[in-house]
Amino acid sequence: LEPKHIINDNVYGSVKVPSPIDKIIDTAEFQRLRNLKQTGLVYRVYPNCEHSRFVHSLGTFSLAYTLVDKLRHNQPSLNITPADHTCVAVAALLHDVGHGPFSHLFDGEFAKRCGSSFKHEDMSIRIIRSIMSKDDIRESFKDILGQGKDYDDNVQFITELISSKPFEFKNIESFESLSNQQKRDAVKEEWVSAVSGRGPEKSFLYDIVSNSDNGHDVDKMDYLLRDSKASGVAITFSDQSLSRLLDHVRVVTDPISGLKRIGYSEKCQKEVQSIGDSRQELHSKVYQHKAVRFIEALMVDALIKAGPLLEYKGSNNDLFPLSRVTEDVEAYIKTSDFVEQEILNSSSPDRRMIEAQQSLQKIQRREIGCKVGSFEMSPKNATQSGGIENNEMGATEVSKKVEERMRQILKAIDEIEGLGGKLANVNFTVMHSVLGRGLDEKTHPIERQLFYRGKPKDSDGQPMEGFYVDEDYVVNNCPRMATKWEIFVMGDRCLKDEDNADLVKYISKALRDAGEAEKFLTPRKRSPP
Ligand code: DTP
Repeated sequence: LEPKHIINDNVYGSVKVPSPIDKIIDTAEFQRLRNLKQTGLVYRVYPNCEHSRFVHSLGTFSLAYTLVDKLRHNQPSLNITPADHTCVAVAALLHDVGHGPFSHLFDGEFAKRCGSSFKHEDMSIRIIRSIMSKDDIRESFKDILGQGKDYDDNVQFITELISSKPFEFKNIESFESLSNQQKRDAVKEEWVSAVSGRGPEKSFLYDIVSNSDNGHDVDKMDYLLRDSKASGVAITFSDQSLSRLLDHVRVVTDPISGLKRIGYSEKCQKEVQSIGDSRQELHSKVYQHKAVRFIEALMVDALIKAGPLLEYKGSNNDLFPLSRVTEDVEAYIKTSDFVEQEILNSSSPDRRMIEAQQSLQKIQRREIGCKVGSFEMSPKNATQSGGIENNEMGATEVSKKVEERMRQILKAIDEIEGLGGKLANVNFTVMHSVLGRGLDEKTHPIERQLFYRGKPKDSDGQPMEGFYVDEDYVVNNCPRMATKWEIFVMGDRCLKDEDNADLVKYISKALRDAGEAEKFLTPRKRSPP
């Protein structure tokens, strides 16, 4: 398709938008993404992180479009149709259209406090259905996506491309005991019952936008580059890594399931590895920066307090408060990061609104706590039985235990040193961050990525057989746990004052001692001096 618009982009230089994709960009639902910051409240610490979900969505679209273009050109035997290409591009463009105010904060802490299990991916699917059912959109896409049932089937395919439903074929009954052919037949059968958008011969299309096998998708490639550039925090995954991957991407056959999947040349193993590693780096330094976490807690407080007083008009003119706005798409798309200004500018005399305003003023005046100390640990070392089985719960449990123990230790020191309650009553909280590489806690995403050897070729029109990195690669290049936990103590800002240096020393010691008690002690592996 010829580009209709060429949009300047600070990561790729330009994003070329062909017609009729521009029609989707010009909908109210998509334009709303301009008012959602990609990284929520991170910009309060990294001021250039003001980029929006709008630019990330355009970037993700551009990468998806380019990647499919390369496959069509390099492997014509895959029979990728214009409809396939368009569906992947539309899914990339719209994958985040369901995000709420401050992105992850809304379906994270805010949803948790409201007792809701809301996921932005589900809302994206509802909004995609709503956009794609508009008469003018149907009309614009009819030459590519067809009409009637054909069109509806393609929309179904678009939604399947972003729902991260994993195809866990190894869960097929007695999978391991089946012969190779039986395995492949069982996988095909399972595929047809799991998805209806495209058959198993097009399975590789499902890896591009939201890859539930290994997380190496264009969504992540775009946000890593974009967020690293905006924050100024360098990561291993770079522009060069991206262009190398795009030059060496091919569809290969999975040796176990027989499915066609996205694979890369074995020359690109380091580039692929850097995707998961960089995700962890950005979570550690940027997304879960301590001050950001503190600011987020104040924002959640404000949203919870003001939520019942903020109402959005939905379908049938019904009004939905913020906590229930996810029930109605029309009401939902009226929410954005502007909610902060809605609260600050409200003239409601209601006590809840006034308290919400006070929380937001604390953010403005930077009346936020400070980090007093921290330690990192591997979930493998957690004495909590739930540790490895459930990452978030394991880390929550550890931080709770550390806090209790620290209080006991500080109280004891206070008595011994005769500090008259100064230390026993010091104000602090123990928090945690789960820093993962994008899959579960034990698996480095590269273990799930397919590669090919040598010069790419289509033998008899069939993709080459792919392979997974061997055990040696994993042992030599990947940490035993793909995830680590950071446990940290946040205290009042006054703890930074020189007068309080002694208190901080005691708190750090209490943290160290309490931390050790929550870890299985493993022999230290430092090299001898
Ligand atoms: P992943 O697969 O890496 O978990 P995702 O949730 O599928 O990513 P999203 O686009 O929804 O993809 O989220 C990633 C983006 O959101 C990225 O720009 C970083 C940002 N982000 C993630 N967590 C946080 C957070 N806690 N605070 C601020 N920004 C965040």
